[in-house]
Amino acid sequence: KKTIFSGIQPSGLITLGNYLGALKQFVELQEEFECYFCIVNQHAITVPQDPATLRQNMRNLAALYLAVGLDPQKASLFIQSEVPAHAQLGWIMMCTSYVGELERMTQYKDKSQGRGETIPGGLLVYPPLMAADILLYQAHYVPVGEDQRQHIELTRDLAERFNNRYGEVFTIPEIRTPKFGARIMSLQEPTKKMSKSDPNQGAFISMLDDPKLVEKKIKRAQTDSDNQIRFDKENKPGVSNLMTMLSACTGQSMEEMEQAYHGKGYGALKADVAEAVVNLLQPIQERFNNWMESKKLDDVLDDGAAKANQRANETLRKAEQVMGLSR
Ligand code: AQP
Repeated sequence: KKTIFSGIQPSGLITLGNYLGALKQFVELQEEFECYFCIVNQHAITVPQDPATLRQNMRNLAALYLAVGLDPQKASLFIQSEVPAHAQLGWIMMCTSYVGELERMTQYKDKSQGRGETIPGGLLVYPPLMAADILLYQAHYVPVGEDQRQHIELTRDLAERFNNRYGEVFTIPEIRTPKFGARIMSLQEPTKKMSKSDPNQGAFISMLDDPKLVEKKIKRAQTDSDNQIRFDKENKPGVSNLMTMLSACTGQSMEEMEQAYHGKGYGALKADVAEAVVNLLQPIQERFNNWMESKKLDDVLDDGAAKANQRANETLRKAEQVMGLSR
């Protein structure tokens, strides 16, 4: 069986973007692959987090993994900091990387903007830690949204650099992005991606938003003034984003939608998007609430950490051995 690894940061409430870009694919992939899905809390602390909120977000994310349909019998679900090999191989990957290539990462540039002298060091070394996450499991594929493409490219470079230097230790992973929904945009600034840490609550839909709030946010989503429903990311980013969301929820193609909404206004499109999103979220939220009340949530995470530790330590030992770190 080929292996899959992916992770999500507990840096806020998971958004519809996280779901359509990443989580939704996880559920399909667990049937065919050996899967490791991680709650990457060490990535979350690359920017300051309130401890109580972080703990709550980790629990929410674990329950959401299960609520969207991940099956702990088929996939290992675990918390990054409970598998120390991530930080250990992370350090090795930091030593394999160059400051120049890390400074070129767009996520680093975006997140360090305006921080002057106080850019957290963790923001710069986020990608080598992410490389370690993936390489520890010898993952063949990494299902992520489009925003992570550059980090996956770097992961491949670091793995190749290491293998060339010390011998074939790591599998070179490939990115896997969905056809629709790989990049869901902000509802308020549709040229920017939807982000869970966006200070503007109206810019994203959280997986836990209630139906009224979903309707309100979609109604207020930015569009344009020509009132034509046409997929054109460049000139009509807001409308195209709504169409992408609808297509990711219902499977309709852009052509089908352009025909169906011919002569109709944005109000009709928005109402249908809201309905599709509410229908998607309702059963997930019900299962989420059940998991949050269940004592089994901790058992799932304990079990996941045990399986992940086993696999990760094998790879870490190999890497340390070829580098001369072990006795
Ligand atoms: N807008 C998006 N559209 C599609 N996919 C997305 N992803 C994130 N935003 C979108 C995908 O979700 C997975 C988890 O992301 P992450 O938690 O590791 O961090 P991120 O990419 O930085 O996501 P956020 O929501 O923007 O978090 P913050 O605000 O904390 O930085 C990844 O597979 C990502 O591609």
